Amino acid sequence: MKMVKRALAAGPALLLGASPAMAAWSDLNLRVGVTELSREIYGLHMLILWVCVAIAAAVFGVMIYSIATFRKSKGAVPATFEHNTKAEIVWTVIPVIILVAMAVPAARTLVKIEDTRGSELTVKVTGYQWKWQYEYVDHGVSFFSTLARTSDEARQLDSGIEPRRVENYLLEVDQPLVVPQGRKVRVLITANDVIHAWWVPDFGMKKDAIPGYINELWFNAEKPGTYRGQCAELCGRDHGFMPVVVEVLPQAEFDTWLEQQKATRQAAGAPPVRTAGARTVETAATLRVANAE
Ligand SMILES: [Cu+2]
Repeated sequence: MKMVKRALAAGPALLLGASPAMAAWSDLNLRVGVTELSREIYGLHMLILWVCVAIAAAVFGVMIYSIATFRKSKGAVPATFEHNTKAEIVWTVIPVIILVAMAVPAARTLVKIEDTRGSELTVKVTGYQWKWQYEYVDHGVSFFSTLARTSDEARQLDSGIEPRRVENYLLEVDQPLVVPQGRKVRVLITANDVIHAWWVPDFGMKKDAIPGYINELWFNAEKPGTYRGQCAELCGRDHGFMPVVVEVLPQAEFDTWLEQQKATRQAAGAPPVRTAGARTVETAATLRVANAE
């Protein structure tokens, strides 16, 4: 038991102590991300990893000790009993306790992930072969997001362009999804042809985009910035060429951006705002109130 405790204490110390190792570790490990959910998922992942490490250390410790200590050359004589009720109860009860202890925090996070109530912005995401469409359902703004020109040119056969020289190769789009910082954004996900999956690792979120079916997820990005992801469901020839880029802006900048989008649409003679009415006005007012705070 002492050994297990020592191993548990040494693990995180090793990881925190060495900084080059730390960089390598963060490249390998799950991302912490920039949302409450992504942090919770990371926490669960680490907790369960250390539970597994502790179990492995205990089980292999006992096994190696037994093999070494009770070997034939040392004169060990095998026992002849067949059952030991006490041992069977112990090795049933202990795993049950461990599993229940892990299920409690995991279930709590799962429930939180599914709870899209109280969202402040709804975006409908539609997957196409091979691009994404983003619709701000309460604001009548919608656009397609396709692979950036620079990446698209570099990926052509015999393009002569070195992909490593292209910034954010295959992870850049012409028009990213723009969302406000610190707001609960609800994302409705569907597809128009085959199954895709919308995935942004920094938000800890990935959901399938299925034709004729609407999936839901939410995130609340705490830090402004650009977050990149990819289609995560093999969807055909250009599956690798439909990245997801989300730009998180402070509320005021987001409002300006949204107004610009509406103005551009109107100038281009786009059809009138689809969901105009009480709801749009109310959402705009809510955003203004939230902005004033
Ligand atoms: Cu796809």
